[in-house]
Amino acid sequence: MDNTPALKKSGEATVLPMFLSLFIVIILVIGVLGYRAIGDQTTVASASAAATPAATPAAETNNNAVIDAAAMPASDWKSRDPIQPSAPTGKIHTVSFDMTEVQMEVAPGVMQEMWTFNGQVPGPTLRGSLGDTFKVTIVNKGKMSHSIDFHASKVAWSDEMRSIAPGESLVYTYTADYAGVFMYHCGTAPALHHIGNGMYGAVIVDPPVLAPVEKEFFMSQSELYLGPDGKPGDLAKMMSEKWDAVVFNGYFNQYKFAPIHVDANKRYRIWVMNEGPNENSAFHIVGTIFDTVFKEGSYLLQPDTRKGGSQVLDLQPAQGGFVEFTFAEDGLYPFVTHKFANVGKGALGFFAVGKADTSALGGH
Ligand SMILES: [Cu+2]
Repeated sequence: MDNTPALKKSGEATVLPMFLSLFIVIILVIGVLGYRAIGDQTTVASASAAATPAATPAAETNNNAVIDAAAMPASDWKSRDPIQPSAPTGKIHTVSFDMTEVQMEVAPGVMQEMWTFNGQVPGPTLRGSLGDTFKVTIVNKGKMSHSIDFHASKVAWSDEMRSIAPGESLVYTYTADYAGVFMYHCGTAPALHHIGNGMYGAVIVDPPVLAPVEKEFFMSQSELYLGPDGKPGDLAKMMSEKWDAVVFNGYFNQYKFAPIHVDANKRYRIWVMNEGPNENSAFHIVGTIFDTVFKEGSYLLQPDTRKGGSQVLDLQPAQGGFVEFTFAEDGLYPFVTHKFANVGKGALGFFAVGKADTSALGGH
């Protein structure tokens, strides 16, 4: 404090800018060191500041929400039901999607304005059989233009996939002529922002042959690019692939907080959809081996006398498939994307098999 007047006297015009530059350098160094120290536990807002120091003032990026990897959801928090029901009966599936922008919790205590189909992230999973007709009405109840692009359909981008303004609606009809699990998403420009901020989902078109299983599940993988609390995700971070989290079914460590209960020696199927928008998925369950793998419309592996086993379903953004497996004994079985940098960023869930003790997971 005492030498402040002396510094001013020695030349305000040159010393002050010098101190300002030094201050900016210190902030950047703290940002870089902080990011490295935290490692793969969580990503901090300073990551984007460090990546683009010249273009983005630190004051703006520092407003971005930050995930506390040690935080727990509130006692009234509910996980998204991971169970995937069978295809509904009937050959025509008539559904309506309200397109809305809503406040949603994406990690314990972290609220974001998510852009949604029917207020859900991911949007509702549709399911049918080959030859079925899907008649989907989209209603824009938001404050910006939106659209929908069903990868399960063959229609003109300039027709069914066109953007509609707030208050408008559109009917998008298609026949399910190909089997698989297909992405749908908003394609309104910038599509990266609309997908990265929650406007995605999946359509399952059952292949003609599906083995009987005890239960089916649906698991999407996607990234989160946090904006300030209560605001939409950060487009600049999406463009530079600086995700804060990688999540299953829209929520950080969702099925660690709410493990999925199953039984040993029964057969299960998980449909997996990589919604991206940017990152790949290496879906793996610790402690079991897939004896059936279906990816992008085709069986890669089915049980036979050659006894082939698979450890990972690899999916690039917008690719989908399913795996089938059993658990050999009671206990906890983590599921992850085996790109392990993302496991500490929220891509972690658990199967609790039989009498498994889930108390160590700390969830509900
Ligand atoms: Cu949109």
